[in-house]
Amino acid sequence: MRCLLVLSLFLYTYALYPQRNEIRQYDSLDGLWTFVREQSNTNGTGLVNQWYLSDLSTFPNATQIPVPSAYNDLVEQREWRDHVGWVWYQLKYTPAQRDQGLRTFLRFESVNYFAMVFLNDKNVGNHTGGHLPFEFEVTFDYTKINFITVAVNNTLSNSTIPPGEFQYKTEVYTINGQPYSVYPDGFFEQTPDFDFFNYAGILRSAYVLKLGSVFISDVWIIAQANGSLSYTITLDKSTTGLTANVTVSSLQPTTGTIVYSGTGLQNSAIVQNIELWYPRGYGYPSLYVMEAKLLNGTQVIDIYRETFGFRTVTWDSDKIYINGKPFYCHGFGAHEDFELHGRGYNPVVMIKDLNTMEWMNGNCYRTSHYPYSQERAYEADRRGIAVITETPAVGMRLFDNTNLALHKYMLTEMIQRDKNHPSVIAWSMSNEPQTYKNESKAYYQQLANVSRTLDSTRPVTNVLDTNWDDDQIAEWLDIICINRYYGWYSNTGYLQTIANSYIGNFLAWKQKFNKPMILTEYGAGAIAGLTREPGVDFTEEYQVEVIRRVHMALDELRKNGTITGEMIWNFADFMTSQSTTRAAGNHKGVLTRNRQPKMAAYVIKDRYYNLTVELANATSATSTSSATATSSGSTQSTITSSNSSTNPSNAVSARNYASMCASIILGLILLFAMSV
Ligand code: BDP
Repeated sequence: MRCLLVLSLFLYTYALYPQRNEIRQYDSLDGLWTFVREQSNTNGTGLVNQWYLSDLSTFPNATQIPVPSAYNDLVEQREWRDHVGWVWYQLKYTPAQRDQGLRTFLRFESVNYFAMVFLNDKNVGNHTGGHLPFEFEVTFDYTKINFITVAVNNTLSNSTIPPGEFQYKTEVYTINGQPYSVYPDGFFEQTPDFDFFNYAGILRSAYVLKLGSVFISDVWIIAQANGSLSYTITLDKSTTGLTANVTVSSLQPTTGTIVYSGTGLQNSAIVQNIELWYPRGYGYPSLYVMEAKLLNGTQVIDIYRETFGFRTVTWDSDKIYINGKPFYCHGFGAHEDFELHGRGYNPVVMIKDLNTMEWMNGNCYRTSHYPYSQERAYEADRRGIAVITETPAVGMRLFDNTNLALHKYMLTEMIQRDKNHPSVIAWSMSNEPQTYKNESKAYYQQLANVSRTLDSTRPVTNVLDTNWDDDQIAEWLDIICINRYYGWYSNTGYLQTIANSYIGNFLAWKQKFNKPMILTEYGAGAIAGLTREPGVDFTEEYQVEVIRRVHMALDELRKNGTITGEMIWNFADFMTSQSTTRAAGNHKGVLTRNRQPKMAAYVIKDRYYNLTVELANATSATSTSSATATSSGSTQSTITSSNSSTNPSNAVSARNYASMCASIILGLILLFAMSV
């Protein structure tokens, strides 16, 4: 048995999205990095032999791999694709002489799963978790080429989030008195507890940030529909005598009008005559930009500009409201997944995805099952697409203190990163945890508290596949999200049972918990081009038939106020690990993996068009808004009324909690253990 123990410091860093402006600079580290793959599941050969001290490009098995990208699908070898364990990335970086005197940071938007970052001979920091950014302060040697080395380990275990099974296998027969072994020496199976391929490597962009001796490390903006604005600017270190000049200008539609100016690192005001941020179909997604200028006397020592919107999310026992108007979300569960680069960030795919969501008249998506790139969140803000943002916790089954600490840390990192995005309308703590287990109750109560204390302006949800009569955590949720596959995983082929199954199930949840509910997953698999009349499972016809039956139920549940949203699973086909229930991936997409429509895409497009028109008309009938649907299905409305029921003073306690949490987590050293 090999055993690898790595100490991981939960280093909490405020993580403002990188920005270049009059003061701030960065170098992009995207491009080709030297890459060396260890044998699968070593005991850390590279660490033991201090590979970060070597020029990895001289290694016989060195190659080049692009950043950002998963490495798995870039080589025609099974061992590469299915690699479990350490891989090494290295980049030679020559810092510019003119940058001497600046403070420098290595920043990574996403490295899956565990990253150890080295600069020359020094381990500058480690990070646990695949889909959120981290940065470490570094000191470059300005007299030479510097080596940036990142060791990445993708091994999943009971104590990773998301978890996976790791199992050594042996089976030995005795034949003619001799041992006959079925499995080769050291054979193991790594099985993720989730249904998507565990793409690994440096998945999003990497940077060298160049900042001044004191800089803005965080800007937290709370802007509500009644015009209340409060902000807190955090500096990277406490420094006396500094102040900030803050202005807020409209971005759209009347570019550049200043609506607020003030001073101080913390302030609040009521801003008059604002235009609200609305999701598509409900109004215009008006955005503002806050410019924070950090001043030492009259000298400007840092500038950060953050985009945000004025909008309020509220909820009662039936519905979500945005700016006081009932919001029905019709959208998608999805994945960041594409041919070749896997889960690696690619702006081409991101833009195509968002355009195709709009083409199908969607107004929301869930970041199933991990936080998506921040570029996508900024785009969602701009387009008016509402988002339920989810942590990377999928398939949770072990509710112990180790997992709870890591889960809280990830939830905090996620809220910290995405708090200023008006498109984010709810935080999802996880997808389909085994919350029929009693021990999940206290675990999720604590998580929900973290979410609410950090951010009281957004509802907390969790996506459940439990039953109303055995679930232990629904009572902690503001919105109950449910995944169901009637007609697919149960009663396959019996279309006539689908509608009633959904209606009965949702009414039972409603009766017990009386909370707003969203169907966050339903659907059926279809191999594109496989057709048969009448449909059978995996044909395009069957997918359409299942979806239509679910829609009959959803119409009834929507009209009687039981649900406040629906999301088809899935936006597009995506890769999974191998199993007899998956044919080169999961085919529940209404689009193929390369984003071409199946028959089901047109059913969704029509449905979401009709919903857009119906909801816009209902909204305009009950308010002062007016909406018009275009023939392509998009709507534009002008909303003049506003409404808020959220107390902006909550913002203060949220910020206090954030800094308290930061110090607690800073002190937390957790064991990242892979008992393999
Ligand atoms: C749901 C999971 C999702 C799967 C889906 C499916 O949340 O990740 O891909 O089932 O089986 O339960 O297609």
